[in-house]
Amino acid sequence: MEDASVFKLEGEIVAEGALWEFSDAQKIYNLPFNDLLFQAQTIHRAQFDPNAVQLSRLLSIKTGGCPEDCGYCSQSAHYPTGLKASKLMEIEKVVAEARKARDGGATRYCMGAAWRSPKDRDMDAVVAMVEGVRSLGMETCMTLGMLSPAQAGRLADAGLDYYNHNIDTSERFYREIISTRSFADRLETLTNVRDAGIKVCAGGILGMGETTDDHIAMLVTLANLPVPPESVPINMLIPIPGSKLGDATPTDPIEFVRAIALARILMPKAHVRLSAGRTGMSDEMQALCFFAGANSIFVGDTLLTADNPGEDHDAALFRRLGLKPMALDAAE
Ligand code: SAM
Ligand code: DTB
Ligand code: SF4
Repeated sequence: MEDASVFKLEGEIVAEGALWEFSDAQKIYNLPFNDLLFQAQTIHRAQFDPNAVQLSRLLSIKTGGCPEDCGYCSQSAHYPTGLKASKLMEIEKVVAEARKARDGGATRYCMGAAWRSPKDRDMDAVVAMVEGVRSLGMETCMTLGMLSPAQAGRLADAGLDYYNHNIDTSERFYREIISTRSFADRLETLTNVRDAGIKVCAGGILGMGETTDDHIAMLVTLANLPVPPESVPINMLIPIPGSKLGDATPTDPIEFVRAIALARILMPKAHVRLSAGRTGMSDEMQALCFFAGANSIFVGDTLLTADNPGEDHDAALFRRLGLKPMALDAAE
């Protein structure tokens, strides 16, 4: 395989491990669209089978009533979104749902809880969920809010493969979206997860009223982490009525595709996930995202609380585009 860790930008060479300058990333993001997609696709092909897409499945193990005020979220107790809160699910039910997802072709199971951070009394149950899902032969992922080093250590000991913790947007724009925690808090948990030896899944949301420079700054922050994330979910805001961002102006689809391409170029080895918001995208837009380097999706009718295209639609999309699910051994 050709070495895609080197990207030529107007004669300059950025080698793997070097930190990205915002201005270089900005030049790439603003290339003519065809040039940008060609570069992204070239890098993608050098690292991955271009027609294989990794399939993840989400489950909300604890829904709603969250003390955080994330302006986009259906689960925040700060907004009248009409969502019914529920308690932590039983371990057996979680494992049974994971088995169904595996039988439907998913290789990674991601369990999410609407917590600011887990309480120590919840840790035994989430550890048992990780062990139960792993025993099905699936990759495990959890997203439970902020983690202390000790909590990250317990999850690592249980064999958790990935921890999802999004930085959501640029450092500049973060405080416009969330006031109950800071961008620095997010980075601290990412450090705790990485130090515990768990693989990192970190990305963000587009379409919250941010600028294109915020897209670029967010991706530069992720790419410049001491070790870049192994998974980078890029969500398109699903506007939730009643939340702070219920009426946000949607992102221009072309800007969304540009952000996917930049993620692929800045983080050649990562699985770039076309995450929330696919019900609001045409097949053609999703096809452009795959061409730009997205190679992972969430499958199934629901994400955590919001709708997702569902199996039949995705099977038809994969047939139209000649895509195939990525096998687990290739997904590692
Ligand atoms: N409570 C945990 C946390 O905040 O890290 C985990 C669950 S939280 C729902 C996971 C991620 O989903 C958020 O960081 C955000 O990026 C994404 N998300 C939540 N609501 C969304 C929405 N309405 N549209 C798009 N993405 C959303
Ligand atoms: C991520 O970046 N997207 C997923 C996952 N990580 C946990 C969550 C999407 C949530 C969409 C809104 C909902 O279902 O409530
Ligand atoms: Fe809570 Fe996570 Fe939703 Fe924020 S994104 S309100 S932390 S569930």
